[in-house]
Amino acid sequence: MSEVTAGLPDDFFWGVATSAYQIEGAWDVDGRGLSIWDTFSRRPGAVANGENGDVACDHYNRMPADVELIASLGVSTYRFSVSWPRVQPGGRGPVNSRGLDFYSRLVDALLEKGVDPWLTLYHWDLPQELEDAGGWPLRDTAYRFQEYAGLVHDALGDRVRTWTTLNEPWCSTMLGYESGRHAPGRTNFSEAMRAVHHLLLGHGLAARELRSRGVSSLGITLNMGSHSAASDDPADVDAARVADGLGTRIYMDPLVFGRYPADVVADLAARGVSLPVVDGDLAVISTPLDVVGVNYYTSHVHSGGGVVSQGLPVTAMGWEIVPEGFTSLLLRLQRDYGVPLVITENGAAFDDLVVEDGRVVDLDRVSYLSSHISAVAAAVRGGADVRGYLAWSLMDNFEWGYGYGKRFGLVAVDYSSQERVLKQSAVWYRDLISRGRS
Ligand code: IFM
Repeated sequence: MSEVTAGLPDDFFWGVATSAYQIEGAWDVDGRGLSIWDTFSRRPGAVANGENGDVACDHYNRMPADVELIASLGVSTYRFSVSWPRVQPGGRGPVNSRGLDFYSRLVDALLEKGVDPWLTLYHWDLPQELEDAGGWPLRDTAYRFQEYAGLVHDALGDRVRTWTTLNEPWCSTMLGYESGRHAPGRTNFSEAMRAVHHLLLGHGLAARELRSRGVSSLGITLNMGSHSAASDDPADVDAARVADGLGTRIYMDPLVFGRYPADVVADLAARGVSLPVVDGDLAVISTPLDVVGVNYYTSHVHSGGGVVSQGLPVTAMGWEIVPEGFTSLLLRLQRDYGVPLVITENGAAFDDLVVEDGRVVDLDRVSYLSSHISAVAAAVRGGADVRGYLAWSLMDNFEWGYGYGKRFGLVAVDYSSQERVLKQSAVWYRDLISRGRS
């Protein structure tokens, strides 16, 4: 066992992750409907260089070769998301079987290669028609999500073992409805909080639907980091509490304990905002989970005046590199919530160095991955129940508001030729996994 992985259990699993809108392209074929990202990315100024996911990595057309690529890394698990508007174009009503067939072929191809498909139902691409009807601030969207979960399960439930309902609801709510930096681009805090509750309700309804069909590996994925105070000054301590409340506890507490945190509810009330809870909702939301997916990129130190830079090295996203924050987050989740965890995303964007023979020497990424996998191992040695690690991302892709300029891939994508080239980090990751096997 290498120093990086020391302490990880023998059955710890490794994988890579992607999401539909970021890689698939093929935005208008085989009956796919529009999603909020199709619409938002066409809004002037919404995405860097006016880019969008129309073509992306053309994965929809290159899927068989991409599955070969995934298998060549030696991973046991591939996490992907299903595009809701591809399988149910308007977000309600009948299924689009041509769209669903794509995922059926993907799942078959993965299984044939011995790779376990890990399916996420919602990675931010809400059907535009549902947004037009009110989006996540509207309660009905949660019921539409339950229906969609059932339709996907009808088609893939015989072969997909692990089901994740939502990816990073914080981004859907705070970026999508509060800051407007993500689709649908609204800027209303009260709507964002309504979206929090309806996303969680949608999660719970879908979880019950999947449970009733016998799914036994079920979870949700949250993006989280450690939030600490810059000093003992009460304003700094309070800023850290608020960030942790809106970042972590507003999701984890209802999911695990069936109640929203009292301090967060009080903060909201002070702003004249409330969560639209109806009797019985919290019992639905706290349907037992088998796993919580953790997406970790960075941590933050807060003062009354905002986030305080620690002067640490940053990735191309400007995010500070804080592996210790990863260890403390995982230990804290274990202590406060006691649920099994899987790292469903971790990785970094860097301005990769391409050398003359076309090789990509991304030593920054190797170092980031190595320090963060070590951080996971340290948490496991400290008692955290972490079962697997999925690197973000399999390949460079559409990084939302940043377009194609930010590259998170282990595999480089040349967007003009769609050629894929393993970066040094991919080779490093493959070797790490194969050393563990032997
Ligand atoms: O690319 C995103 C992904 O879609 C969700 N988690 C964070 C990644 C990097 O920003």
